[in-house]
Amino acid sequence: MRYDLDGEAPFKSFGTDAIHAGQEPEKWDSRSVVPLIGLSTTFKQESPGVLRHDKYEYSRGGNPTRECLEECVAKIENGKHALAYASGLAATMSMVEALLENGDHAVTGDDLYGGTNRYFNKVASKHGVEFTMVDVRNPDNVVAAIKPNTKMVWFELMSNPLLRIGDVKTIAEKVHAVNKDIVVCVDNTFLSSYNARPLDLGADVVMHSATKYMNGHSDVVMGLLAMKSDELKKKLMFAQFAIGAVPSAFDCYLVNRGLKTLHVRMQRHGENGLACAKFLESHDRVAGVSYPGLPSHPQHEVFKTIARSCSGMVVFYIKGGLQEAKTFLASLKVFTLAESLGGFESLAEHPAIMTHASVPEDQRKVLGISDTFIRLSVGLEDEADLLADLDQALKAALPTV
Ligand code: P1T
Repeated sequence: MRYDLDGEAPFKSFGTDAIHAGQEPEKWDSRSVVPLIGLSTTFKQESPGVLRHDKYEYSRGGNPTRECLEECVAKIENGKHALAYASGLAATMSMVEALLENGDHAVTGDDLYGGTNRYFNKVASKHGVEFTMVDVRNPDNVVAAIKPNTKMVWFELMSNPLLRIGDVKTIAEKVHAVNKDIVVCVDNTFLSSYNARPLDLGADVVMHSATKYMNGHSDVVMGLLAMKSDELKKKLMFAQFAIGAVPSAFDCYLVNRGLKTLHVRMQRHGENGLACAKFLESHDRVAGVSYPGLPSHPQHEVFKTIARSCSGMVVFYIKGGLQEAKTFLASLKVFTLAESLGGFESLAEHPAIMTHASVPEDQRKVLGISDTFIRLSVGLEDEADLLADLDQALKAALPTV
């Protein structure tokens, strides 16, 4: 399914860019078509402090393999710069370190990955940064929470785990109208660069846990930030170097390789995700389904204006209680019971016990992350096998309805 985003001009040549941007064989003496893995931690200088081509001094600050990846990400985000980190949370921490000081304030979405919630409210808050969490489905909630010392707005375009939509365009416009210096950062992990481009919608920074769709093969933990502003890049690059939470050259090589098939993978993730969501919606053992690509999603119309298609993330409530949810998860054969998402393989998990256990119980209750709430990351397997697996596991959990 592809939504019509003004003729899709913003995503023109996505596949070509993902394959070629930053990968010029002329970069290497060997004319290698595939970027080389530069393992050297240090680089010979022409004379003290003088670097050839003015780059590469020590690998924490920059590395040729990382540079290939960062250039490619900048291009597919339609940004100017991108920076890679040792994990999604390392990228998040670097944003906070670069932009916020003791006494500053940030407004965040109230539905966030459990680890992000924990980092903001249990770690960064210890250093004197204040966070206000709001329901970003209504952009006015974000504006109402802004204070004179607000420096950053952070939300997930498609939230983890509830799949709520943050209307980047409206939020960025309204926030910047109040104070153009507030940095609007959008975590686009659940959709990937292929499905939505927050920078084109007015966000200042887009963040990814590249551990998920961007790499797509469940074998690298990495974070990415992309931006258009030179000034922001300078601040973030300083923090990247000063903190040192950088990825290895080998991991950069792998994520760069993953990006080469991102457009192809995301199309199949979207088709399979939609098929599973529709199947669950019509299933008599299911109490409710949420998938922004379905017209039944309360924000489907706004979603279509900011994303060109949906991913493989589907959530639903199983009928019964905790035991039925556990039996369902234990009965799956094609889906694997595990945390994480966005890889080629289908995963299923129980957010209340697993990925979002660190969210305080009362907050989980308000949000609806209950005992019967299940999250699927629908992979690239054959649709019929995925639907049959869901069907048999639902019937194993609830033999009668
Ligand atoms: O795991 P890491 O690469 O550090 O990324 C953290 C992160 C940030 N943002 C979002 C939206 C995420 O989903 C994550 C990580 N999420 C999982 C591990 C998960 O299973 O939801």
